Amino acid sequence: MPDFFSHESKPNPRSSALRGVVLAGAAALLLAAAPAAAAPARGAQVDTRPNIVFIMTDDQTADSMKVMRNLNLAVRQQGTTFSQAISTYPLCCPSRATYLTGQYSHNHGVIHNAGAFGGYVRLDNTNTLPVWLQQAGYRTIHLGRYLNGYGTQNPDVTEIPPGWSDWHSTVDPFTFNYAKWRMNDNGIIHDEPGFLNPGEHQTDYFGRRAAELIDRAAPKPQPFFLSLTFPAPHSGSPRDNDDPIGFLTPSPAPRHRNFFSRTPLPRPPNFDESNVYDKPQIVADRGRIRGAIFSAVQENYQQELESLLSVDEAVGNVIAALTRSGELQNTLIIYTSDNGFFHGEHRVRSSKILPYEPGLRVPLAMRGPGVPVNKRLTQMVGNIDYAPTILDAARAQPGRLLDGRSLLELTRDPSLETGRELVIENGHGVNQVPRFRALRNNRFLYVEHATTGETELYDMRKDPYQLGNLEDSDLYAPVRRLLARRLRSLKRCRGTRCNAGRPSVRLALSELQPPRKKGKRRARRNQSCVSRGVRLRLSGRERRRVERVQYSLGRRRLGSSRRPPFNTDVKRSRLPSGRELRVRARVTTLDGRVVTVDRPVKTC
Ligand SMILES: [Ca+2]
Ligand SMILES: [Ca+2]
Ligand SMILES: [Ca+2]
Repeated sequence: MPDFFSHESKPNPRSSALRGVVLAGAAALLLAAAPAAAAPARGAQVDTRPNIVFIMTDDQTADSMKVMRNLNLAVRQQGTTFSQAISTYPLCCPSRATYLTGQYSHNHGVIHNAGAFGGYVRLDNTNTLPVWLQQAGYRTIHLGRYLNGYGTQNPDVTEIPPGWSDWHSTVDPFTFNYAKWRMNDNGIIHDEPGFLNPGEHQTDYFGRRAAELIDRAAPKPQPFFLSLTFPAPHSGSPRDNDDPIGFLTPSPAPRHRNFFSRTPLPRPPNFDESNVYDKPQIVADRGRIRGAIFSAVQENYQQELESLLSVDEAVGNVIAALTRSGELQNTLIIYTSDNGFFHGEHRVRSSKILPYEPGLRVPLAMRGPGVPVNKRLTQMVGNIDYAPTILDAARAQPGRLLDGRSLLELTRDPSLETGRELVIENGHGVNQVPRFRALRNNRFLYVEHATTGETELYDMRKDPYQLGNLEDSDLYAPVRRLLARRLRSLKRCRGTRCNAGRPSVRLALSELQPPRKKGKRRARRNQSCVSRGVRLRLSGRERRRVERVQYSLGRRRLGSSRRPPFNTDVKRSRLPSGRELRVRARVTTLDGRVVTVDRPVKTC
């Protein structure tokens, strides 16, 4: 593995100029007042916006990040990991179109990898993230795979989608061949590996070229956006000696082969699920994971981990290049995958699509300016959030209504909860999984299968492995009705309406009154600030759906309540004097939503 920490950090003109430069007054004011406004005028001052490196793997599980040393040291320990990151459509092309638009599949319209409703040509490539970033003054670089069908659906293989300053893409149908693939390099088609690097593994090629592209872009005054999208660890050619018969696996770099051949396949409680009577037909019809099938699933698992070692070395190359150019501290790095993957959970041998956790969960780690170091955030976030995050960091404007929200909201305010619910979709049905729609929140997964009318409900607080479908439970009937109603409204949501599930509650605050003296009623005076203790209480339309409220002031806990009206009295001595304070209530509803509501309070 490259020792990227040994590279000396040279000061970069753009980063070091940050400290010295004084923005022209008007421009500085404009920037401060409207951070989301268009790009600052260039020329007059140095552009201090961060570079952005977005790294996306293919079919990688969140858990597999554990084998990636560089990623763990240089991104996760130096940044924030989102432990509940969800792919809202767990399939390559729809998920990647979501990354490029900040929209659900039902809004960007790419609902399959191929066919009339899927693939490269289905996306309106004139209105995507790189177009918006380029308009905002970023140099935009693509390296890796693009949308499925790029190279086969477009009659002109030299075609380059709009928005990219620098284009280096694999060309289908050669993308998933780790030993021999075709590239479109700014319109020039050629086969790799070339004669200068005979036998180079595809992932190594991307790692090498990523560093070259950063070396070239970093010295320029213009900030850059690098979208680095690995086909690994997706299955692909060539076949290896240890490949199981009739089973697709990736092809790790020769030096990493069998590195994990003694690593056993994890067998969580839902592995080879024994009782599937509660499950829909699409799961109940599946055979057990035994004998040769078990060995094949395990071999695939091991080869995926092995192929991630090359990805991790490529991450090391990226960090090293950013370090040598002095740009590391002013670069936002985001690492994720397009979807998760099954390895025998719920009897699914080797696939994605289904709305259970192994398919939905993706790795998500981020480092960069303002991102907390060595932090883990548990809020549920989704692939619809990547574009809003990147635009937020770049202070650029989208050309579409965004369904997601910026992850920087959470890195700026790590205890914020937005009452989030995500829709999980699979278009008209894909890969033998008929059409379903699901709603997932912090606690529940609710699924409706359109063709069979089957439904599923899991309480992940009690059943994290989704073993017991609660669709017939009387106890959960009210929750099921609420989730079904919100799924109906959210499954076609657009823009901010996608946040409509936010619980309608408010935080009320009143000053505690002293004991009344005989014959004399004491009036409240000086109502602009509180001079006594306060009573915190919840109000709002959905108060009756609340399960628990925890009150806090900054990091200090002020109390909690599980009984309506969720009162908590706070003594005056616990509130600092003469300050504008912000009291926060963390509200958990019975149907699994979590939201924080704030209330300013001024102490006298
Ligand atoms: Ca994928
Ligand atoms: Ca293989
Ligand atoms: Ca092996």
